[in-house]
Amino acid sequence: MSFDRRDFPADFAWGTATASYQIEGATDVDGRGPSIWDAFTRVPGAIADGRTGDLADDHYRRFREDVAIMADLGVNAYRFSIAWPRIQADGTGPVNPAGIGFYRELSEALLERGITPYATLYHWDLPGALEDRGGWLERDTAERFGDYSGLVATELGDVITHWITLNEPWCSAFLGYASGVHAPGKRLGSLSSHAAHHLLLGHGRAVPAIRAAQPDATVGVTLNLYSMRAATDSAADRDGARRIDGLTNRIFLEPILAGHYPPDVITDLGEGEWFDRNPAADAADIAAPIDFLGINYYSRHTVAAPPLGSSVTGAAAGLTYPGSEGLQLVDTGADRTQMGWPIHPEGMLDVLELAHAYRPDLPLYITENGSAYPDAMVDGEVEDEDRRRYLEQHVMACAAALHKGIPLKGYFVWTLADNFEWAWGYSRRFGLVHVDYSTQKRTIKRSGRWFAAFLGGPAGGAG
Ligand code: IFM
Repeated sequence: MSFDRRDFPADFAWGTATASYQIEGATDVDGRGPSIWDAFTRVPGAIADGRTGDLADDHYRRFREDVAIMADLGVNAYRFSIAWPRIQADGTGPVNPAGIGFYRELSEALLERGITPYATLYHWDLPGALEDRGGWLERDTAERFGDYSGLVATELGDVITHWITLNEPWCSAFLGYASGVHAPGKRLGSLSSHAAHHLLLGHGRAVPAIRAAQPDATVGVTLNLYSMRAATDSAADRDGARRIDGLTNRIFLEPILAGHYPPDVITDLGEGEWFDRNPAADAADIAAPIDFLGINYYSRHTVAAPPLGSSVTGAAAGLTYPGSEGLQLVDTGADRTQMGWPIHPEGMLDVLELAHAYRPDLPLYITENGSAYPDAMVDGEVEDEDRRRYLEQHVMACAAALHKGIPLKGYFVWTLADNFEWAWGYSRRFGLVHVDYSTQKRTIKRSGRWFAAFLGGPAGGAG
């Protein structure tokens, strides 16, 4: 089947996505303060290859080259994140002009190429000074995030109109404060729910702060949602799938879109430690009206409840957050990416329909979708057919969503160029563009040339 962007609405956003700590490097210049990832990457054993984001893709210095590559790909949108510690070194106080200046220059370079900036305000690089005061476990961090968001919108509102408050609060809360595989590396069990709540509250503070600074702003938030299936039709497996759906998807979706935590999740977890710091007054703030929801979609979870007495429980099975005890994700035999994530393009429709059901009028974006594969550079080329096929199948799922009447407004590939993949360091490559980390040379992969051909971009000529 042959299709291209002309089969989509003319104003559909086609982009690539990145995040500050994963690509920028330049972690100690122009007044940037330390972030929790600077500290975490120094913890022995925390990062698979022992490396840091100190240099990453050197994007802070090479952003003009990267914007030119985006123009070659033919994208009309770019989602990047703003590093909070560049704007406020310790997470408080006035803006650092040099930090704001970088994002201004980047945004202007994008606009000159007809590429719309979509800025994420928090993609995990919390100022270390705020973590020293308790990080997201503390309510004050939410207040600080609101202030920071308003400052950034005030400074950059003339060049950025599309804002995403948080990226994947599930990861910040549960990988950061429950399993500890992400910064700040805490293993606090059910206390991590306080981080989840304060992230939601931070979102609720940021939305009005952005609107106050920029009344015509378009504001949303990005959640990582998973397609969910029970391994069998047994009552136990179906209940397990409901539970993981609650802990992964609905625990963030419902407060934002429906104004309350999912009742079944509260029942499962009990009021106690989980919800004891959630004043009812926060609910309305967290549900501040948004203009769109961003969804990061990668995979499906197939959930089973092992028989009582089984030794395979949540943590052992890769379900590393509280409330998942006694459940496991099963291997259904689906193809997987190098991350081990089962490939289910049709699952993208599941998560779009899940969000759509809450608020049928709300515009949706796929703000991330992509795959890691062990790319090989041969004769100067990366023939990443697996990634190309993955992307094509997911773009087709976007078409199916539009066909069903879902107000999908854009699709962003994760990611523009290979970069620092958090706990995996540089051992996982997701880019449309290959990066040689010893020279910083960028090479558009076959998948990138395919995307460019689909979009009608200059780099698609040989696609
Ligand atoms: O690299 C990450 C990104 O920072 C957040 N979403 C998932 C990507 C791939 O793991």
